[in-house]
Amino acid sequence: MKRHPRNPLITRRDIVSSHPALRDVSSVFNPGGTWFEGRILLLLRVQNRARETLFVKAWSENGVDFQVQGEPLPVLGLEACLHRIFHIYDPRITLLDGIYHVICAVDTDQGCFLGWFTTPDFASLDFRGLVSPANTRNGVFFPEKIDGRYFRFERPNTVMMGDGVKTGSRILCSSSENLLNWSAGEELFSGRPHYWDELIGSGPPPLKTKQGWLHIFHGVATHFGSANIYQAGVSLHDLKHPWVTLARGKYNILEPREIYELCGQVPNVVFPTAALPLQTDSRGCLAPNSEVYVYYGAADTCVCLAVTTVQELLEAVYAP
Ligand code: BMA
Repeated sequence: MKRHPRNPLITRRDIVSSHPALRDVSSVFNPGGTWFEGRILLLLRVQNRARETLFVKAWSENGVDFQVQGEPLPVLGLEACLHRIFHIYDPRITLLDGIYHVICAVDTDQGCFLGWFTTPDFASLDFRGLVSPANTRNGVFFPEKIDGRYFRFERPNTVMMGDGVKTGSRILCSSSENLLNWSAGEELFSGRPHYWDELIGSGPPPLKTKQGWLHIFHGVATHFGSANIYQAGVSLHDLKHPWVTLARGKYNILEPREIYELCGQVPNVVFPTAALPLQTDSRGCLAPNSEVYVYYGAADTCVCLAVTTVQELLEAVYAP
């Protein structure tokens, strides 16, 4: 993928607000993204100096110049959650059945869950429920039903790091009739010890191509002393049976190299969370030469853009 020359696209300085929780914030990263009313809309994960997490909307005609809203996005209905919530973060947005569905990681006093939210218009996010077992992150909904069922990828946090942080090395595919109750997941693939993708998790929601579902994910190399290196890679999955992996890229497609990826709140991180195609064909598949704008968090500090094409992603999946 090619970094956009204007990176980093959105930094803490772009959050200009008189709202007390948004004054002089610490960082803005890992945005959800979607096309909305002809523009690109990002849902920014903003962290303030109380280390609280808020969502702020940003939108753009060209995917590069963003206008950032001066208010946090209201999240409604959280009183229905039985656990004490600390943070809601890393949104992934999917347009499905005519409304926008957002899955986030929800840190609670009972562990981290996938939280499901909906909105018709991004005026607020409506909480619909915690929809995973405890200790699950990196959930992404598929943009359409397959054989009458909804599908998603998810990442159980079953690996305990030396510092006590829970993470994971398997991505699962589960399905549902109603988006609330989900089947036990089938494993797509797991981390590859000693290589770039030892720990893994889905990035943006999968993209439909004629050849299969393109899936951008992050991989973490943990064998470099104290550094965990977060990179991005790509895999391809069967259109009818999305848990079947047709191919998995051997090489990463983006790794921390620029100063804004190497230095920051968490160094050595590129973390893709939105992949927006510029052109689709008449059947809803991506056009083969379509550009894809991939938005990612860099060093848990700012928002960046990498540009690629469907063709390049498919080549990366099969690179020898
Ligand atoms: C992951 C998540 C992300 C974060 C990344 C790098 O486990 O917590 O939100 O961007 O680590 O710190």
